[in-house]
Amino acid sequence: MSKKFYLTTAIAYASGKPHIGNTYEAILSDSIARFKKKQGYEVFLQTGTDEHGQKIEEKAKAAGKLPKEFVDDVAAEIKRLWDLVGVSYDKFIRTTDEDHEKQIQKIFEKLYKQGDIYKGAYEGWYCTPCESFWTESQLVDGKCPDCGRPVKKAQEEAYFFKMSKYADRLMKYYDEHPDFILPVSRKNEMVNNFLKPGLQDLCVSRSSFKWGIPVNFDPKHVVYVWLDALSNYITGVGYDADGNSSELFGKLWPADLHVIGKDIIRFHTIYWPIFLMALGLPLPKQVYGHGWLLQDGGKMSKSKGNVIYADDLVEFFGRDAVRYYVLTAMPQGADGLISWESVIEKVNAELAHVLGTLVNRTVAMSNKYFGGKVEDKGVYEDVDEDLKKVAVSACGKACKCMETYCVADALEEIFALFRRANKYIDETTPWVLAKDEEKSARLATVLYNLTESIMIGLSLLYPFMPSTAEKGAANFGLSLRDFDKLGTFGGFRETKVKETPEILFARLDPKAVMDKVEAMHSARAEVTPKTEENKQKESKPMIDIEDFEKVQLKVAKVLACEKVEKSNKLLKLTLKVGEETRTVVSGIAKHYSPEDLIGKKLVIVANLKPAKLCGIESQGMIVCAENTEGKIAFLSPEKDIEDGSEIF
Ligand code: ME8
Repeated sequence: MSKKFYLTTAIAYASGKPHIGNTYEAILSDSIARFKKKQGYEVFLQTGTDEHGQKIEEKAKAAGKLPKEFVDDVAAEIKRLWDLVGVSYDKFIRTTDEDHEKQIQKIFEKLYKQGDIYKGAYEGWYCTPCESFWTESQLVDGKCPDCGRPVKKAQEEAYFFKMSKYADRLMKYYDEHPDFILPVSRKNEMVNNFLKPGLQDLCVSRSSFKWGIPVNFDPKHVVYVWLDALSNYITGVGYDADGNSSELFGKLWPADLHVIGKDIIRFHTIYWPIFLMALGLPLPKQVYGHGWLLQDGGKMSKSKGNVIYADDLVEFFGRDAVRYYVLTAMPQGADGLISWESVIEKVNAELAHVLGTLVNRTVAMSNKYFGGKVEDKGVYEDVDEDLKKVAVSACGKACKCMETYCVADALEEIFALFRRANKYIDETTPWVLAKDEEKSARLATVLYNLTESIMIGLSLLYPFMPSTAEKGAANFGLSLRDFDKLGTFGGFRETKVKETPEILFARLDPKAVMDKVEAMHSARAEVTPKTEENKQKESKPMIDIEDFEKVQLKVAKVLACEKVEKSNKLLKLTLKVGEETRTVVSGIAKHYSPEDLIGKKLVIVANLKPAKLCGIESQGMIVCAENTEGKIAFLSPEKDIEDGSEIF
């Protein structure tokens, strides 16, 4: 019997159309699922939408819809996008599904009855007209931050979960399962920042808004959205809190892998395991927190019409090019960048130049020299050995990378094989062999070796770029293989290639594509009104002074500045910040040339975690103002002051 592999994506907030960053996670999970299938696992992939909570309630109101109508539309949009990028999910769960809602109520009640959830109260400031609770620090001049009216001290009932009860057991689980959190560096973050300082009891109900699953025995409360959302991983496959879980659940749980973004690791590696312990269920085997895909050259913003969405990318480049781009854009756990320009560049340099050309040339030569027939005539030369070695070791190498979900590295191994095959064409010069009748058998062997190497590469490529792999194989009249058949060379006897092969990737004209992209952006910017309401929609929630104090702003002097070669949006700045010299990469090249900046003093966020942009480590961020038209201005101290000075 084959081994099962149950993996999940985070369930996306049904608060709006997901951008390419959210879509990345679905593509990543799909690639892992398809890879595991090819390795012989019986795979179950679950994805879905997270549809409750105050934010969604507010979004629905702003859109003039009932919450359910609103989430129905967004969930349909998310499903459409997942289908468009080829996510082969086995289950798409929505947290408004009736059976999920029923189970959440049962789970809540079970935890309450066994004493893990208790009813308590928290104290705060209450605004009667707004029916809202505020903490001391949220108040503005001691008044309601929403309406400005006076507030009164009040207590609100709420349910709390006894987190601390399970902290030791969780720590033990971490110790006994060193691979539970990937990348491993995230584990220390969880232990040092959350477990060691001690876990607070968690408030698991809300009564300040309605859009949630009501607590069945106390319906003025709704269940905290994270308890509701996290439980999707068990309810979606048939968990029943009364002990009547489905056969599927018995087979699939515990999950083998939760694929999530780095921002929600805490929820998945602290809250979720603790909820499961309380339910008496085994814990998931692994949680993989991937990095974020960010837009090169500044934030995506709806009012500028420049948000990158998967459907636009697919329309311009095709599904598999988009999959390839996002999967190779970020090394394991780290952030990556996306821009229209960089997609074009990658399509041309890697997909068209390396893969497209290889397949096209090989098929064309078989047609030209042998009427399309490919067979091994057994005339070998030393030069064949290295190609064969690279081909038969590719699967092992890709599998090794995929053990820790280093998808970009796995793809690099596959493309190394395609590159090696291209080099083999240059080494064996089939067009020279073709001139000599006596070399015909050798020429046939060369084309066989090429075809076999490409077929091994395409079979490995399938999980990441399914249609390309299938189209490529069809060009050779062959079928893709399972991975256990990729360790030997000589997987077919003979075949006939297509007379007119399908071009996998053709070179794009960067200027022509960018003109079309610009036209699309301006058309969208025109139809998006820049109204006051729009601006408000982008405003952020209130923060405490402590939140603000976490940000360290400093004055910096620009010592040197240059354009980043591979990007038309990035500048690389060398900054003097007191005693320190730092490199900062900033997406302002369209607004400033290096000469505008050299010698100037500006403001940086000095304690931002370093991030790699176009291969350069950026150690901070330049603070800029931006208006609704996208005009940008950096901030400077009003009078001269030493670099390194703190801003508060
Ligand atoms: O967090 N690049 O939903 P969500 C890569 N509903 N990944 C990104 C990203 C980016 N730019 N932006 C977001 C939620 N993500 C919750 C999850 S699970 C029980 C509940 C990732 O729609 C993000 O990290 O905000 C998360 O894993 C997923 O997209 C959905 O994010």
